[in-house]
This record gives sequence, C-alpha cells and structure tokens, in this order.
Amino acid sequence: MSPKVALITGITGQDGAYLAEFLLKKGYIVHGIKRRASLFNTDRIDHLYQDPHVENRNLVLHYGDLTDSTNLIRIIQQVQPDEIYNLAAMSHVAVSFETPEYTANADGIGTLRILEAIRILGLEKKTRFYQASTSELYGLVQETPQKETTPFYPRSPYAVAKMYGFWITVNYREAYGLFACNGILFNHESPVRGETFVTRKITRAVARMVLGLQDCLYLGNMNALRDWGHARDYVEAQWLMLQQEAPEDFVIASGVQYSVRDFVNAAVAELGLALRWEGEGVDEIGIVATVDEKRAPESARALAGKTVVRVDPRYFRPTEVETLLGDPTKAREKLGWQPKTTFAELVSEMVLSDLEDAQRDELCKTHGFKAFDYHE
Ligand code: NDP
Ligand code: GDR
Repeated sequence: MSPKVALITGITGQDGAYLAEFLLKKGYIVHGIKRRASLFNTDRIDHLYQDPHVENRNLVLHYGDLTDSTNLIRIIQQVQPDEIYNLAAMSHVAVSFETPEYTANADGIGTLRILEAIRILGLEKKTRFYQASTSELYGLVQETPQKETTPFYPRSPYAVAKMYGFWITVNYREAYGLFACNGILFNHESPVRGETFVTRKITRAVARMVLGLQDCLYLGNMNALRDWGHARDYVEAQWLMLQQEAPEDFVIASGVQYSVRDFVNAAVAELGLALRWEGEGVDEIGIVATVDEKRAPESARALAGKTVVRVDPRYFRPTEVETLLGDPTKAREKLGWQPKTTFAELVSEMVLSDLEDAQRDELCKTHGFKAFDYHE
C-alpha cells in the first residue's frame, strides 16, 4: 500500500512541527506550506528537513499563504493529499486587536479557501480536513467546564475569525459531505511555543533572570485562568480525529486549570526560587523570597529580595478571556485520547529547555559575542 499523504498549513509553527514529526514517524509523506520571510523561518522543523536534491523525500515544503487562493488550489492539486491539517493562522489573540482585518482574512476566509479548493478539485471523497479551532471560541464562558455543546461567545478579532472557520467547516461537512473536523483545542505549549505567548514568555524570562541576562518579567493579567497541555499530546488528537469512521468536532483539553500567577510560581520553583506576591492589580509585584542554594544556579543568589515580576498594563487586552477549562470526555470516550503530560512536567520541560538557550546566550556574552536580547 502506498503511504498516506498529508498537507500541513502552518508547518513552521509550534503544532506544525510536532504534527510533521508525528506523521513522518507514522510513515506519511508530509507536505507543508511555509511563508516567504526575509529570514529563515524553518527553525522548528530544521531537524526534519531534507535536501531538495534528495530523491523520494518524505517531507516537502511549498511556498504559500492562506490569503492566496490560486496558490492553495495549485498546491492541493499537485499534492493530492489524503489529509489536510489547517494549522496556519495569525494565532496571537492580543495581536489580532492590532491586525483585525488581516486576521479575519487569514484565519476565517483562509479556512474557506482550502475547503473551496477541495471542492473545486473534486477531492471531496478523497481528502479529509482538520480545522484548528480553539477554546477562545468560548470567550466569555457560558458554562464550566466547556464541552462540544457549550455556546460560543468570542472576545477578540482572532476568536471571531476562528468562529467563521469553525462554522464554515461544519457547513461544508453538512452541505458537501466532506470529512471535515474541528478540534477545539485548549491552550497547549512546549519548548518551541512562540516567545510572546505567556507560558514561553515566563519560562524564557525565568531562565534568563537566574543567569543575570534579564532583570524583570512584565506581565498583563496574572489572574487569567487557563487549561494548559503539551502540544506533543494535542497533535496526536488532531490525527486521531481524521482516522475515525465519521467526521465530528472534539474538545481537546487537560481538564485542569491554573492561573498565570500559578504558572510563574511553578516556573521559578523549577529553578529553586520562591516568590512573595505583594500589592494588587497593576501594583502587584513578585519578589524573590527564597533561593534554594542546592537547586538554583549560583548566579540566582543575587536575586534574593529583588522584584522580578511586575504588571504592565500594555499587556491587558481590550476584552479579556478570564477563564477557560475544558471537558475532554468525548475525546477520551470516542478517540481513546488522554493527555500524557502533566502541568508540572510541561513547566519543567519548558524551563529546562529555556535554561539551555540562556546558557548558550550567557556563554556568547562572556566571550564578547552579541547575545540575543529581544523580549516583549
Ligand atoms: P503558531 O503561531 O506557532 O503557528 C502558526 C503557523 O501559521 C506558522 O507556521 C505561521 O507561519 C503560519 N501562518 C500564519 N499566517 C499565515 C498565512 N497567512 N498563510 C500561511 N501560513 C500562515 O501557532 P500554533 O502552532 O500554536 O497553533 C496552530 C493552530 O492552532 C493555529 O491555527 C492556532 O490558531 C490554533 N490553536 C492553537 C492553540 C495553542 O494553544 N497553541 C490552541 C487552539 C488553537 P510563520 O512561521 O511564517 O509565522
Ligand atoms: P491565549 O494565550 O490568549 O490564551 O491564546 P496567551 O498565552 O497569549 O495568553 C494567555 C493568558 O495570559 C494572559 N497574559 C499574557 N499573555 C501574553 N501573551 N503576554 C503577557 O505578558 C501576559 N500576561 C498575562 C493573557 O491576557 C491571557 O489571558 C492562545 C493562542 O495559542 C491561541 O492561538 C489559541 O487559540 C488559544 O491559546 C487557545
């Protein structure tokens, strides 16, 4: 039997990288769409990269963009995929308030463009479609925990665009019999999470602070509650949805909730620090209360008594999603899916990976080379 062929949009993103690796291990031929950028943007999949001069590659990259229908039609025609995973998106909620029209175009209409391409090319019976839907659809939550039947109330241009993507996927399933599924995924993170999402921002800052490369971590709403899991576990659920007999939508979540502040506490604890929180609202600060000399790097001792976390209102959103908690019962019962990584394991993996990066930067700095110093 010839290997299955998958096409991943957003292959250069966090989930794209984990999914590509997962599918390659399963024997798939994987095609991915990457955007042209002025710098190399394939860091997350460089370990999977195959030289274009090698014959019979099982990972092939195509230039493309979700805002370009002709490009999508041509790639899908050429690839003739058995499965399409639409992971590409302008995925940052706060940034979507700055670029609402582009977000609607890429995240909303982009989904339609792929579904239409499948139809135009007559691939309705061959190609299965996965849409990266999101817990952000629940926004101002109407029920806790959130499950597949919980009403949506989106709270950002990102979530509204994803709402279109959700319903157009359902509509094409019902109207044209497409095997199309929505995965309503709750937040999932990893060491390759984008550096401006809150978890990675925290783990990166903590690692840099203990090595003396950064002074303070500025955060927005620390009371926000999220249901965090590991991207490695969640891409397996994406694949499982397309292996079922019938297409359905599934909530994918851990079923456990923590605040942003809890995440900070867990991240600093991983490197032997404990914080004392003082003040309220925009005046809240996190001060290093104890440094465990056995666990913390030596350079971290200088942090005792220092304020290392402050609130910066620039990170507040015009409308916030205060609380999300998923109920993954349907996924467990129908897909046999369960998260394998606990919150503590996730935080630990992310912190230790960022510590390695920070150690490399520290080494560069001590040898007089420029160390990467960008954070926002
Ligand atoms: P990332 O932001 O890490 O990756 C997004 C990917 O989309 C990148 O490869 C990016 O390319 C690409 N992309 C962005 N805009 C376009 C465009 N116009 N045309 C083509 N490609 C584009 O996101 P994640 O991997 O974390 O998330 C994957 C998907 O799942 C997204 O759709 C996201 O909205 C959704 N989601 C994510 C959750 C999470 O917690 N991670 C939870 C629920 C849903 P480039 O690398 O060039 O920027
Ligand atoms: P989210 O993730 O908006 O849930 O979207 P993010 O990590 O950006 O925010 C989570 C919560 O933390 C609060 N927060 C901060 N957020 C950021 N980015 N930076 C800060 O400094 C900060 N301080 C506090 C936020 O206000 C929010 O409440 C992610 C994305 O991956 C989406 O694409 C995906 O659909 C959802 O998860 C599920």
